[in-house]
Amino acid sequence: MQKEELKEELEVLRLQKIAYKIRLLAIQAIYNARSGHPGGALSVADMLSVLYFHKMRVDPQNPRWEGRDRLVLSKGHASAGLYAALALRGFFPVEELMTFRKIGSRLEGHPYITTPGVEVPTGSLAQGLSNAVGIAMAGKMDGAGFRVYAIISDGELEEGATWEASLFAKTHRLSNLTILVDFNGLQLDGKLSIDLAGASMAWRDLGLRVMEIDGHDVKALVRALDEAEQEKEVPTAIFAHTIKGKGVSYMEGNDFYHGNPPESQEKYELAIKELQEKIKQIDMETSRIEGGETP
Ligand SMILES: Cc1ncc(C[n+]2csc(CCOP(=O)(O)OP(=O)(O)O)c2C)c(N)n1
Ligand SMILES: [Mg+2]
Repeated sequence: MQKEELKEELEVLRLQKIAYKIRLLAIQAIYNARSGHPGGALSVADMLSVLYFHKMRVDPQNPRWEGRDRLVLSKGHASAGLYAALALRGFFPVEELMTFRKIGSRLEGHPYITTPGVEVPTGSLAQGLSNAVGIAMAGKMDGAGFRVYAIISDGELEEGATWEASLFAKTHRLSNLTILVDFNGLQLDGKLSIDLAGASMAWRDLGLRVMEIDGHDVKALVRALDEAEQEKEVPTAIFAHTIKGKGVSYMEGNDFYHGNPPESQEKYELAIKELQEKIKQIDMETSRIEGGETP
């Protein structure tokens, strides 16, 4: 492998490992609270890893730094994933995750602005995109260089507010906005009723740039986000195909785990074991590549 390729491979492994750490911490926080939403937190872990550890300019020491890129997690119920990413990035101590959903904690069930790194309170679905559009508009009016990212759920495509916000974003040529759709095909208790072709056509017709990728492929995520940043005319919407519950075998594609923690100590331990195993495999692959490089 050439030096550049090696560097890229190692970066991919680093981001994959962080995504699994996010999953691990999210499951620990949710099980400790005996409540939360594991499915949709696990499906966005790769996006969060790429955004917070590769793409976004943020300063954990100064969360309100004016020049920061902004992320709005519109699907606020995936808060455990967001908190895990923010903690790993250094916005607050990782140990604080064990206060998730406890009375008096800064880490509420749905994100609130008292948590360092959280931009917008979310949880009421389909409102986050409008907030992100407003922030992007303000950035454009100020001539500020920051980018705005909105992670929305596929369920939010069924809500009119998403389309109103999209129309506004296109009208005002908010190319500083990237929408990531966590396209996991499931909602609270069943399948999505809107199809990707329809949503994709609607966005294309509105004039947005539309992409479709594997939302667990960190390389594809990096490429898509880079491309979105190059776009100077219109907002970009990225359909990221994901699996709800990704990384824990018994949660994958199972809507029971939309809003239920592992229901027993055995199930919890199995989830942890599987996620730790993944991290071990990534470590081994990293050592293999690093070892190969050493003369
Ligand atoms: C306006 C609104 N209606 C209902 C809910 C309750 N609710 C929470 S999550 C959810 C659906 C989850 O499916 P999806 O939106 O696709 O999210 P994901 O699959 O990413 O978890 C619903 C209906 C809500 N939070 N907000
Ligand atoms: Mg969904």
